[in-house]
Amino acid sequence: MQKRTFLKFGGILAAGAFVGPTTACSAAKTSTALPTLYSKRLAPFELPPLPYSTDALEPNIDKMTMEIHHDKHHGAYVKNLNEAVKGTRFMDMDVRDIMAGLNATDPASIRNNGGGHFNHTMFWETLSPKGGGTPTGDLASAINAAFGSYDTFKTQFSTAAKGVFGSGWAWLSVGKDKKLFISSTPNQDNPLMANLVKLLGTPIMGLDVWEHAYYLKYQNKRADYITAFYNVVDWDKVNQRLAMGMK
Ligand code: MN3
Repeated sequence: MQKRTFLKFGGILAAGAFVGPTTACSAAKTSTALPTLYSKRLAPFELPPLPYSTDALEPNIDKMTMEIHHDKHHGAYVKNLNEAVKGTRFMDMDVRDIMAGLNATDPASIRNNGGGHFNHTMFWETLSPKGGGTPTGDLASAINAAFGSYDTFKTQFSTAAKGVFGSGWAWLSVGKDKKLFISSTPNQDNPLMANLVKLLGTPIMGLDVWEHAYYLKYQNKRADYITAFYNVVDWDKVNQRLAMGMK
């Protein structure tokens, strides 16, 4: 059942790719219509441009961190993923299906760089200089239903983010029961990795707690970075993902 949910979700996004604006040179492969959870459906993958300037999230996330994090870290995941999928069964799969299809015996380079590409693409789109405030609409209702209140959700999400030992991510996802849940994963794993993670779901928000995401500004104070994150979350974008994840 879980796998079917993912395929359905992937299909919705894929359909969007063909009705959105296209470029002359790569019409069938470019996805721009929906909140893109990836920049391109099939390899070769591309580094999606940031949807705002690198200093737009100041003072919450600093310019230099954004430059290095996006251009160098995410850039390397994309480059390495393109190398890693060559000649494998993942060559003709979009990154979402790669996540769902990965097994523990598959090359770690696909798991790490594929996760890195998916997770960061989602992360950049979750952030916005116009972000902050509190969730509204269906997202507010879903958070209240799952956690009791926004404040309780925020506390639990922050605790999950603080509790990641070493490098990893905190997630808000839609579970197979269509209820929201919070989880964390090590490294570049995410809740789409059906054969690799315990808590499986469709992520609608992720918070990167690798040191490269905050160390230049916050050093060892991860908790301060987590606090600042809420000032730049684009809840409308999370709401849009919720709508897709609930289908
Ligand atoms: Mn990162």
